[in-house]
This record gives sequence, structure tokens and C-alpha cells, in this order.
Amino acid sequence: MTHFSAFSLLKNALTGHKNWTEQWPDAQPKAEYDVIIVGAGGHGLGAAYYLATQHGITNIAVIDKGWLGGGNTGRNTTIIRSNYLYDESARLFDHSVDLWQNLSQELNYNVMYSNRGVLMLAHNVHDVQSFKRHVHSNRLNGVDNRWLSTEECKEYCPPLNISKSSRYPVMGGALQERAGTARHDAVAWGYARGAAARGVDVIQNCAVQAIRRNDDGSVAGVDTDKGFIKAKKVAVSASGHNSMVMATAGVRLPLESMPLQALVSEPVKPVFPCVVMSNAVHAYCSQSDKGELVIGSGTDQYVSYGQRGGLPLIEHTVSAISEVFPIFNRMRMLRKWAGITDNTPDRSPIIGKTPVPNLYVNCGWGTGGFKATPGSAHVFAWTIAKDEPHPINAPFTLDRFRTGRLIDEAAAAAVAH
Ligand code: FAD
Ligand code: PYC
Repeated sequence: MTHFSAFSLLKNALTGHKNWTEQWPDAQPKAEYDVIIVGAGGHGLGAAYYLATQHGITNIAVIDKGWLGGGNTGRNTTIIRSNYLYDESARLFDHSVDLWQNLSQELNYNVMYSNRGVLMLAHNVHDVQSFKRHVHSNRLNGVDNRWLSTEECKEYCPPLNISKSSRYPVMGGALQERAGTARHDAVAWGYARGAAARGVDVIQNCAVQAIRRNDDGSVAGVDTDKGFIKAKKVAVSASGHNSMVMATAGVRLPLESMPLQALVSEPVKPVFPCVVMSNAVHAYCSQSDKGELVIGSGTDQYVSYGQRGGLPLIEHTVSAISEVFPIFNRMRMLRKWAGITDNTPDRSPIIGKTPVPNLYVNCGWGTGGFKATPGSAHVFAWTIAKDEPHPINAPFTLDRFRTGRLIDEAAAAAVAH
């Protein structure tokens, strides 16, 4: 594996970039693995990476029905933050924000993490009370978050419309300065490259059709397009399709799958220095390093596996953006897309063991799992390796929907769903 450095960049530039080696081999399945991970998104690839680097387990296959990073990891709008309300979530998401800080160095791969700050706007008294509650709760948990007045919001984000006569005037906002964005594809590629270099097989274009169980009920392996593959342990991280994959093992998940759309504008010079989210008018915006405005809002309000989404929601989103940032009124939109999000009733993920011995699941990230990729992958790897949850993911059980110990983060999820 090439080690990326200023020297290797220079050397390859001088030879016309013709001698770079492949970043990961196109692996074909072996007959048997210690661990099979279903889904080569950031969470699945990251879990394989941490299993290899932190637990010494390298006989692993990460299997994807499409190309790696082609699910929600490559479709999301890359917002990273940890300003969630409850202690359990603050620990999980802030663990991730901590890992984001040095992820490029860890992977020797530039994931372009940029802590440009995420500002969440308040437009009514309820928003003000709710965000102030989040600010206080976050600070008690050691998570940075502070309240900005309307004028301070404008100072932080100059394109913001703070006119008092607008339909939903800005009444202030909660700012997390350590929050920001990263390059989504690079996260999948960096983890894939790091895992493959340690012996992990990344197998693309191979759908898992069913999880097979032994007579004693434990996991036997997976049936795939390329035949049966035996495994001591199977871990499912197949966003959008987790309930279907897990149902083949007889495990019912409390998930509703819905399309979440996003769109980007034509590229323009740097004009938007941070990330702004407005839950009340249903829109959020940042600017990519290419110059495109990256825009989104809530999920389509119906259950679907169609990775397209409907136009009414896009129309609603751009009208909300025009309201909050009138200077973008005449921008042209270049493209839009959707991903399928798996949503739990309490809008928190499920990471842990399942009723089936040696079967693990990491799902229910809804509209907000990209930010959690390193932290979730790290604790998921621990859970798989030790057959017990890491203290950080211990509360995020499947069982909580039976016991009632829910972690209701609907407000902090911020994106309506
Ligand atoms: P994925 O990246 O979806 O990977 C799962 C993989 O499983 C896929 O590659 C899929 O092909 C594979 N798979 C499925 N079924 C099978 C099968 N039967 N066999 C083999 N493979 C299978 N989160 C944030 O934190 N911030 C954001 O700004 C943000 N914006 C978003 C915007 C949009 C438009 C969308 C759709 C999502 C957004 N999210 C955001 C959510 C975030 O993208 C996801 O929660 C996160 O990427 C999930 O990662 P993952 O690795 O679990 O899943
Ligand atoms: O979870 O912050 C988030 C988010 C932003 C856009 C989609 N999800």
C-alpha cells in the first residue's frame, strides 16, 4: 500500500501519476471468515478497520451488494456535530467528534475534516427554549455549544437573513464550533484502504440474500450472489436495508425506511463559511470545497426503497433556503439525489448484540449517522470482538424498545423525519 506523503506525491507527479498502486484489491470470497460484515459503508468498513487494528482480527470480509461507499455514506451532506440532548448520545457522538479530529492522520488518508462550526437557528419561542436546553445539557456533558444572539448569528454567517419582517425571523441560534464537515467518499475509501492493507477482504457487487443459522440457532454464515460463505460471526451494517437483511435471520427491527434527499447548486466562490441548520423552516446549507452549496431538509413522508424521492420536498427545501438566505434566490441547482434512511421510533441508533448468538447489528442511524461513523465503527468493533457492548454503546440496545428505556433524540436529530 502506498504511504501518502509529500515525497510520494512529488515522486508520482514527476512520473505522470502512472505508478500509483491500487488502493485495495478487488477481493473474491473465501469459503470461511472469522467475521463477515454486511455493508461496505463507513460504519461497516470502519468496524473492519478497528477489528483489525485494535482487536487483532483480520480474517474478515466486508460484503456489499453494490460498490463500497455507494449507500448513504456517499450520499449524505457530511454534517458532523455532537450537540445531542441525552448523556448517552452525547457520549456516543462526542466520541466520534473526538476521533474525527485525527482521522486523516490515523488513516494516512485526507478525509478533509473541517471544523467550520454548525449553527442551529431558532425561529420561535419553542426553538429558543429547546436549543438553550440543548446548550446547557451539552455543556454539562463537556460538549461545546453556545447560544448566539440574532446579530451574532449574522456575524458568524454573513449571508443569513435576519430581517424582523421575514416569515420566520431568526431569534438566535446554538453554535457548536468543533462541529463541521468532512469528505464522505474519502471516509469510506480511507477505511477500506486501511482495512484491506491489514488483510480484510472488501467484496463488492455481492448481495447478501440471507443470514443462515445453525441448528442451535447461532449464526452459520451468509448466502450471497456468489454462494454460501461460512462465518463465526456476522455483523450487519446495511443502512436502508437492515430490516430486510435481519429478517432473514428471524430478527425483527423497529425500523421505517424513508428516502432522504439532498441537492447541490452550481459552484461559486467561497461565500458560506459554516454550516447552518434551520429545523423550523426545514432546510440546511453548507458550501463544499468545490464551491457548490450543499442543501437538504427532512425525509419524504412515506416509507419507500426508491432512491429518488419526490419533487414537492425539493421545492419546499429551496423555498425555505430562499427565505433564510435570499442572496441565493437566483442560484441554479445542479443535481439532486436520495438515500434510504432507517429510522427508529426514538431516533437513536441500535448498536449491539441480537437475540441470535454471534449476530450483531449497527442500524437505525436515520438521517444522522455520517457524523457518528468513526465512533460507531469503533464501539461496534469492540462489541463484535468481545461479544459484549462497549460502555458507550451499551444503552443503544435493541431491547430498549421492549423495556421502554428509550433515548428520544427527535429534536437533536434536527432533520424532520
Ligand atoms: P451505508 O453507507 O448506507 O452503507 C450500507 C451498505 O450496505 C450500502 O453500501 C449498501 O449497498 C449495503 N447493503 C444493503 N443491503 C445489502 C445486502 N443485502 N447485501 C450486501 N450489502 C448490502 N448523516 C449525518 O451525520 N450528517 C449529514 O449531513 C447527513 N446527511 C444525509 C443526507 C442524505 C441525503 C442522506 C441519505 C443521509 C444523510 N445522513 C447524514 C445519514 C448518513 O448518511 C447515514 O446515517 C450513514 O452514512 C450510514 O452509514 P452506513 O455505513 O451505516 O450505511
Ligand atoms: O444529522 O446533522 C445531521 C444531518 C444534517 C443533514 C442530514 N442529517
